[in-house]
Amino acid sequence: MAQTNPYGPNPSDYLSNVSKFELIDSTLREGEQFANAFFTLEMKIKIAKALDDFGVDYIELTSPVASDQARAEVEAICKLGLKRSKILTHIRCHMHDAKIAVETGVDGVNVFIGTSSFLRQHSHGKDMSFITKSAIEVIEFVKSKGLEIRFSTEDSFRSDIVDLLNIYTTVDKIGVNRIGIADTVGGAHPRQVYELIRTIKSVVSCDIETHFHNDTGCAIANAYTALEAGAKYIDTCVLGIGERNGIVPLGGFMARMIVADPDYVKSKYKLHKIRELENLVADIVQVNIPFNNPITGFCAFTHKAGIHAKAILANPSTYEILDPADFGLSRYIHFANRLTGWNAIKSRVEQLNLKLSDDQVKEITTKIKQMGDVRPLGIEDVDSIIKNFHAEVQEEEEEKTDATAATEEEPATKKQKVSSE
Ligand code: HCA
Ligand code: CU
Repeated sequence: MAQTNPYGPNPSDYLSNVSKFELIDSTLREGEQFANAFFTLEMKIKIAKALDDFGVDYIELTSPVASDQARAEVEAICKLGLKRSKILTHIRCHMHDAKIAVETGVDGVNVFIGTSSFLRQHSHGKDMSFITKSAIEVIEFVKSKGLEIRFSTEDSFRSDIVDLLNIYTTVDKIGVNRIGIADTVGGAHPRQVYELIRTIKSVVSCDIETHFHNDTGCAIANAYTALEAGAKYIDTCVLGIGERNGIVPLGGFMARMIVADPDYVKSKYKLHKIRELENLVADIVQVNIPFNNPITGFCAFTHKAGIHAKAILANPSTYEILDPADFGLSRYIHFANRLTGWNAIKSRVEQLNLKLSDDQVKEITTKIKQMGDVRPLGIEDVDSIIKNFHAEVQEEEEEKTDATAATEEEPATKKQKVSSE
């Protein structure tokens, strides 16, 4: 019987899009709001090309209204003629912004407006009837230009549910392509996400896009739950860069999704490009890839304890849910420490092309563990212990062979003498 995937989509989520989600990468919009980001056009082009090559479905760009240079960048990226990714720009829900956006050459426009009382009172100061009126005007205008249009409420989770249902049903009726649900402050948790999206999904027929900030570490989990509840589009950024500590990281989200549906994810995205893409963005915004980053963190595929190493050497699935080979990476057995075991050391002995018996490897392992109790070990330390031990063993063997040869020589000489007689 074929084994079912314990991490696969739950069949009771009948609206689930876990196996048909799409990515809207916002590294060149939300990511530009990251504290360290300063993107030149040349950098933006490099990032856009790399995202397209990786296979993201959409690339979202900073509003052309932000500055003259921002507008020139949107126009230049639209002219690149990317193979796969469609280009969106992200604007306020204003006719002024919409008129400029549709002239830039984008495939679609992502419109947003704050609907929580916090933002209505302290940010733009508009009430729901004004918001609804502007939304209708902007959506109809963008649609009339033949472009895709998404309407999103900023700070959705702190907005009044009645206001949300009203505005979303209104924009759905006039033919918006997607509605966006945004956890602007990163406070939402998966159960809330599931409930809100299921509720909204039950009153609209258009697709749902989501945008999750990571202030409380729930961004990836929220994105996954959103798909289970029926959302289809997930906003991501390379390394999760964005306002404050950012949003759903593209790489981490791929790790989540490949576990849920390996065939879909592998057929759609060039996973072996993740490392290059992350390095490119990390260099540009001058950060290091965190040690615990999914997939590319330096120890993401490093196994240390002897018990783990033994099992991994026998079958990597024992302690790995992700196969490093899917991302063009390799696993690593950390053998230079006191938690090591003789299987890990045996594997190192083989890598060094040396031959020792299991008993001998066990003997070396004891020495390594003893030294590991005293101080941190490097690979060099362990390799020296192994090589010295091997040299000693060889010397002993040579001595033994010499001794045997010497004892064997006598009868042979005699025999020779006999035969020569
Ligand atoms: C912001 C806006 C936004 C918009 C999200 C969206 C957010 O910078 O505050 O368009 O859906 O997080 O609400 O990024
Ligand atoms: Cu945001």
